[in-house]
Amino acid sequence: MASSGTKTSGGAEFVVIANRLPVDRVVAPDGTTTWRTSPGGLVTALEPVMRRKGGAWIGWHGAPDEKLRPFTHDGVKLVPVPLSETEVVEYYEGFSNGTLWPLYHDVIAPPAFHREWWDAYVTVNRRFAERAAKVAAEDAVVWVQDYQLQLVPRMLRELRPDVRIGFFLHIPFPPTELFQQLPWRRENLEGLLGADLVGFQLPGAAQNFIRLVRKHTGHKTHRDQVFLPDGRVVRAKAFPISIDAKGFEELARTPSVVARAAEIRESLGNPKKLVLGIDRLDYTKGLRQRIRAFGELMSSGALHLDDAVFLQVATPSRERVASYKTLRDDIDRLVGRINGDIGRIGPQPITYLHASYPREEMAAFYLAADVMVVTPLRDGMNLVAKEYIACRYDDTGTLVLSEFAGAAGELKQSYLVNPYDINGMKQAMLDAIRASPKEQARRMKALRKQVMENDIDQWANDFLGELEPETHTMRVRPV
Ligand code: GDG
Repeated sequence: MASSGTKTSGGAEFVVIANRLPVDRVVAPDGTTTWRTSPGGLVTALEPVMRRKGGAWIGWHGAPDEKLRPFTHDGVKLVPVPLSETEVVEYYEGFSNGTLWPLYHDVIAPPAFHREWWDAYVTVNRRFAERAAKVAAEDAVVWVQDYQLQLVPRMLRELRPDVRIGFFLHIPFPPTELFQQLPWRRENLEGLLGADLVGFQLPGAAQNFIRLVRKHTGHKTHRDQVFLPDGRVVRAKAFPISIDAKGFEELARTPSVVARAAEIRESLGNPKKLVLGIDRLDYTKGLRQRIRAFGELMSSGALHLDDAVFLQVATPSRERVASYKTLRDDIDRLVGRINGDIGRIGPQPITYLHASYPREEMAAFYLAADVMVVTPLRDGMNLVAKEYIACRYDDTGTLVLSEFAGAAGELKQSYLVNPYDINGMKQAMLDAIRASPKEQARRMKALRKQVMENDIDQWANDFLGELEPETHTMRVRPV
């Protein structure tokens, strides 16, 4: 039963809280604005339950210094949370992407600790929690998403003890030695412990969390459970996220996408093998190492330009953060040097695109590629690897995958590599390029079974079923 007066009656029974709303603003030439649902598995998976339960999605709408009223889009109530320009700099670019992101990704880049960034993080988290406390119906289920909002569960619990709170972390949860660097480590852990269920991509992350809770909060733990002084029991478990696998396969079977895939190959000189990388331009994704490995294969003569070409798509990301600017310059230079050294007139060894594309074009890239290279230095899961597999309905194609991507736990028939080992990566790329059709099919069949049977609906059902075991009324779609 609710004990606070902050909530409104007739509120939403199911509430998602994420840093961003699942929509992008589209401005027509005459200046009128509309909203378009941003593509993404999470939105697709949660839309049916949102509609059925009268759900609401709370998030920032993407423009600083702008206040918007709640509105309904495609049958889902959207509740915009305003952020000032300073908050975008301190909470989003600062604490979220300059402190937590590198800290949680093995400190590949050094995390920066600034007290004013932390203060902004607390302020913004409180704003999200207060908005949720107003929007949620009595006994509602609230699902908080990701590292930008780790304090929300506890803040919301204090305002609304009646609601059931789930939290899911999309990125890795670091080993104890690294997490301990965070000056606000206890507050961070206590923030998460406001939830009833804390979900991670991998079992190891859940174990890291439990270990840290034991060490820094003094709460008792047993296996995946934390026992709080108020009698609540919090569980920490792994829920490996997935994709709308059927949706991707359908897209890849569309005649226009099939035709576009052939066109892409044609534009690249119809290579014997097309090797593909698609990532957000992020230092965690291992682009440098991967491009170096491919460049060395070419310059050493192990691969010839007639054997294979490499297409790297790097989607612009966090462009105002300094380490991302440096990364972009580094990759520009590296690609330029390799192409300059070993290219010739015509298609280049490496075609590098710094742009984002519609979903159809993504599917065409996946369909066009013989070898997909996904070699992050650290990655919570990596959906690109799963999307590639979902598109390969004829069981062709090979996947080179980093051991340090969460997806490696499930995609065991890929060519697994340590992305820091350039020679190992070169060998795996060669093996993947040279795999016989029989070997490709053997591996791809197994990979497809895994991805098609464990899709995003299954993931959402698992999480919500675990959060609400008594009722199971939150089922997304029958599985
Ligand atoms: C975080 C975690 C975890 C990329 N470029 C374009 C485009 N994309 C889409 C891909 C894929 C998604 O973005 C990227 O997802 P990833 O999983 O690869 O990586 P992160 O963005 O780092 O995501 C990650 C994920 O959260 C989910 O929990 O797996 O570990 O870091 O879906 O297709 N989509 C379109 N155009 C592009 O240019 N339309």
